[in-house]
Formats: sequence, structure tokens, C-alpha cells
Amino acid sequence: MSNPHHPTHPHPPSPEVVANAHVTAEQYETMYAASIADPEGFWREEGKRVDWIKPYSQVKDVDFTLGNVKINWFADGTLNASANCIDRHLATRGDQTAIIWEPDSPEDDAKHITYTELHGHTCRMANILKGMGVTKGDRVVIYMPMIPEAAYAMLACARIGAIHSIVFAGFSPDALAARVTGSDARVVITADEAPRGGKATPLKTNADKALAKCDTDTKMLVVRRTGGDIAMTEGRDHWFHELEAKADADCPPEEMAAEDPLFILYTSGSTGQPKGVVHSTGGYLVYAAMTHEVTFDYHDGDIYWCTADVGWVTGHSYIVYGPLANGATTLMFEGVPTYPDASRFWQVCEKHKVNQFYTAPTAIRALMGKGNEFVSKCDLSSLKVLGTVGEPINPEAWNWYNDVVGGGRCPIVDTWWQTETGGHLLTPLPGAHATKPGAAMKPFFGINPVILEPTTGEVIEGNPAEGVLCIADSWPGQMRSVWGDHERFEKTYFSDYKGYYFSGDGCRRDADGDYWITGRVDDVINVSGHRMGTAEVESALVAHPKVAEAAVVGYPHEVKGQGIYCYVTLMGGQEPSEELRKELRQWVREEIGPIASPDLIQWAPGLPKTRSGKIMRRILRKIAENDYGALGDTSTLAEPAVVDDLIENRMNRA
Ligand code: 6R9
Repeated sequence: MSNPHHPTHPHPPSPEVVANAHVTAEQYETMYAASIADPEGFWREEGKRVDWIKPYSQVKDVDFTLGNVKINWFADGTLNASANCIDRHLATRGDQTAIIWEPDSPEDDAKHITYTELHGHTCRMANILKGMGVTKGDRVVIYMPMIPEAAYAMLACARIGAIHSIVFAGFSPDALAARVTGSDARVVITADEAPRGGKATPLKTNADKALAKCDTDTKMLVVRRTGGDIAMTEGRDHWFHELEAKADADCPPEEMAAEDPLFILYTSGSTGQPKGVVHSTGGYLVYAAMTHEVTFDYHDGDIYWCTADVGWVTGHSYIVYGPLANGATTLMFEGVPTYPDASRFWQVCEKHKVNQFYTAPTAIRALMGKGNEFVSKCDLSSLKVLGTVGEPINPEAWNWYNDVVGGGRCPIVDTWWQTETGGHLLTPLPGAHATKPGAAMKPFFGINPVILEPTTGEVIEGNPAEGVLCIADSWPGQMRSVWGDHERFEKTYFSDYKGYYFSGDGCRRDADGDYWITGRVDDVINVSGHRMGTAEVESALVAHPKVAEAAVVGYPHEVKGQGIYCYVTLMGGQEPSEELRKELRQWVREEIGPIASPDLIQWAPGLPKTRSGKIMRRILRKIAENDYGALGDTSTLAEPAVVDDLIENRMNRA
């Protein structure tokens, strides 16, 4: 029996929630069993959620064998994602709000964009892109604030068959340049400035710096957001509002094959520079639409809000594609949770009568620390379902979210998924499962999770089980390749554990068979829900003229989940100083972006290495965690004295 006072005891949904739910416990069991027993049959039906120009006859054509990895869904069908997100709703809900836009400052007016208006805006943007020479299959980079034009830009690309690649507005000119070059983009769509939390990021100026580093033939389309002073390059840069006034408001959607790429999204891995995750048109859209409806128990007329940025996969699947494919009203928020104060999220929920609210544990923890009165002064009675994503949520934050924000009425869906997976893979469903604080609970339909013993790769059967999380078979939303490097795709996800998709996460299945994510098992760290490869930060650091060597690890951080801990060895003759720490921090911000800003920098006279010269990260992680009593086997160290120095001068003594 579970103790009801224990912080992780299960929370069953109320009878009212169950009565209105799309999926109940019995339905989940039946549908899940069917989806695993006969994936072809299951997805043949579910594929009909979207409108096809030419219906598919093939459903699934998949091989996870290393050297021969192929993933095809609905391959002979054709469709257009933009038509599915807009045109097919026009007859029935043309006057319904598609997008509610809430600006950074509560003093400014919100906008309500209907499906009919969304059609006009998207078509005009699509025609402008065509006029700038973009054709089917071309790449377009989007570097934008959270404004409706970002959604128009995505849908405009989809409409003409261009592949969009969104770069989060917090990334630096260097990071932007790498992505423009990596995809040989025809156009960068940006804005003058991006206001967030009362401060403006100079996007256009950043984009100018980025293009100066690219030898691609790339034009720029600039949306006016703040009216801030910017420079325009004659012949290369165009104002969106000027072209929009002349653009045709109709643009027929291009007929795309199901497997044509819809977008590329760069994400961090354990080695090397970020890779371009490629998603398909047909399978991705089916999966985003289905998970959006089922996981959030979305019903017609509901107001749905996901607080992510369109620069991350969560914004792609659960602000734009999933909700709009379902004809939902989706809220786009330009600001941050704590501006002008810690009540902002809850005021927006009250103002727009939000029914489903989806955010990240880091935001929940930050707001929890500000006190309950910021929540309790708002009317949150419209809320029905709460969601969390991006990193493991600690039971304390889960319970606060449940009790203080949800008033104990709203099921919490803790959705585990990745840029690579396109949509939710593990999550409870609001009307079907008793949730447990901190557990991602159950596989979504069609998902066959397996837990493997990390070293032998053997499947651990039965409960409880703990090991690395793999997925045994494909699902329609799965990434198809790494842009320009299919071999890297195979190597990253299919080589460690043969025949399986390897997630990079550790996982535990409890005695009841429910799943708990334990965090990354590779050199990826999760800072405020943002994925960061430690190798990326290291290569930024060693690019500094005073740095000889660097090793970067994660350590537990109360608000961010993980913080960035850097061990830095200086070039001979360089003296450590507080100024140099500041300089390095600033350097990394410029090389990658503010999200990669080091939290702690420790001067390391040397790094612990094996005799073959491999850095022993396990030891560095332990020291950063302030857990240096349990360093494990250090017998292979080349110079044991290095470790004593690192322990003595450790930065995290919490
Ligand atoms: C959607 C997204 C993916 C990594 C993933 C895992 C972590 C995401 C989680 C979670 C525990 C959850 N993660 N959701 N960990 N519980 N509900 O975040 O994609 O940016 O690619 O990050 O985030 O470690 O592997 P992405």
C-alpha cells in the first residue's frame, strides 16, 4: 500500500476528469495492446487524422539495422502540412481564433488571429519567399522572437515545400552562422529585435554578423517588431511589411511526399557540434496531432498554452503543428515567467482562460521559490490539465504544481520525449492513469520501450528494472536522419545497442511497471531544460587564446536542474583571476549564446587522465557534485595528485 503522505504517492484522476476524457484506463489498455500487436493496422487508421492529397497505401517500412537504417511511414501518400494546419479548418472554423499572441509587456495588447487570418498571413509570407527565389526543397532559417510571424514563417515554408530550420533567438551570431552554412539556407527570416523580460535582443544585428561569416548566397527577410534602429543591406535584406503590402493573399499548397522533410532542427549530442535533426512531413504531423489531442486531452473550444519557444522542438510540435493540425486555439507568449513579476504566467492563464498549460520544471522551480501569493491571487479555475517537459521534475516541484497551481484538480502529464522523437513517447494520459510525482509513467500508443543493461546490452525483463532506455520499434514521429550525414544518424542512435533506437537517457521501471527517467547517461547536460553538449562548451573554451584545455560537466542546480561546471587549464604563463573568469564566461556567451554561460569555472593545473590520455569525466562529475568521497576506481589515473588539487579547490560546496 502506498502512503498518501509520501511525496510520491499516486494521484488518480477524478471521476469528472475520467468522464470527459478521450482515453480512459480500459481504452488505454486495449488501444495500447492493439498498437503493439499490429502497428500497421493501428497507424493505418490513425494516419487518417490528417488530410492527404493522395492517400497512402503503404504504412510502415522500417529497418533499425546498423548500416541499413531506414524509417518510412505512409511513404506513397502526399499531403501539405500547412494545408492541414490551416485550409482544412476554414470551412468549419474560419472565424475561430487559431493563435492568441500575448506580448512581452502586459501593457501591450494581445492579438487574436483567426484561421482565416492565419491563411492570409501564411499565404502572403509564402508568396514573398517565392519572390525571393525560394523553391521546394530549399532551406530557410528562422531566427525570430515569439511573435505570430514566426508561426507564419514556419507554415509558409511548409506551404511551398521549403525546409525550415529554426535557430533559437538566444543563440549567438556564430551559432547562427554555423546553421546557415550547415543547411546552405536561401533566406534567413528574422526581426529587428526580440523583446523578452523588458530587454531587447538585437536579432537583426546578430544576423548581420552571422551572414558576414557565411559564404552562402543568403537573403534576409526582416519583420519589424520594436522599430529599433537597424541597418539594411541593399539587395540582400527586405522588410516583411513592405513586401506583405504587395503580396498575393493566396498561395496554393505544394503537394509533398509523406517522407519529404518538413524541418531541420539542430540539437546537441554527446560528441561534436550540434546535428541537424530531420523530420518528415506525413508521419511527423500525424504523431504531433495525435499526441497533442490525447496527452493534453484537448477538446474542441479549449484554449491551450505551451510556454516553450518555437526555437525548440516543443514549440514546433506543441505550439504550432500539433495544435493547429487539430484546429485548436494555441497561445503564443513572447515573454518570460518572471516579468514584470512572478505572477505573469498565472495572469495570462486568467486573462485568456487557459485550459491546458504546458511548461518546464525549471520554470516551476523558479516560480515556486517566489511564494504562493503570486499564484493564489489569480483565478485559475479554467485550468484542466497541466503538463511538464524538458527534464526530470523533482517531487517537490511536482507537488507544488499539482497543489498550488492545479488546486489538486488537474492531472499532471509529465511528458518524456526528445527533439529526435518528434512527440511524446512516455507520458501518463489525463483520464487513464494515476500519476506519480516525478514519473513519466506509460508508453504512448505504438511505443515499445525497453530497458537494457548498459554494458551487456541485454534487455532487462520484469519489474522493477533499471538501465538505459531504448525503443524497440519505430513510430511515425521519429527523426529520419541527420541533415547531410545519415551515417552519423546511424552511429549516434543505432550502434550502441543493436536493433534499437538508443535515447541517451537512463530509466527505471518500478514494481508497478511505471517509467521514471533518471537523466542523461551521455555527455549531454540539461540546463533549464535546454540541451547542451559538454563538448560544445569545451570547444568554445579552448578556442580562447589563454585556455590550454577544458573539461565541462553538469552538476545539480536548484533552479536550472543542472548547472555548467568548467575545469579550465590555462596556457603557460597565464595567471588565474576573477577578471579572466568573467572574460571566459562572456566568451562562451558569445561563441554559443547566453544559455551556455558557465556557472562555475575552476582553475585546473591538470585534468585527471588515464594513461592513454582520456579525461576521466566520472571523477570530474563527482567533484563538481561535491561528492568526492565516492570517486570509485582511480587506479588507472596517470597522475593521482591532480585529483587532490581539484578536490581541494572545488567550487561547489553545497
Ligand atoms: C522535448 C525535449 C531531450 C532530453 C531527454 C531527457 C530530457 C525531456 C523529460 C526529460 C525527464 C521528462 N527530458 N523531457 N527528462 N522527464 N519529462 O525536451 O527535447 O530538448 O531534445 O531534450 O530532455 O534527458 O533526452 P530535447
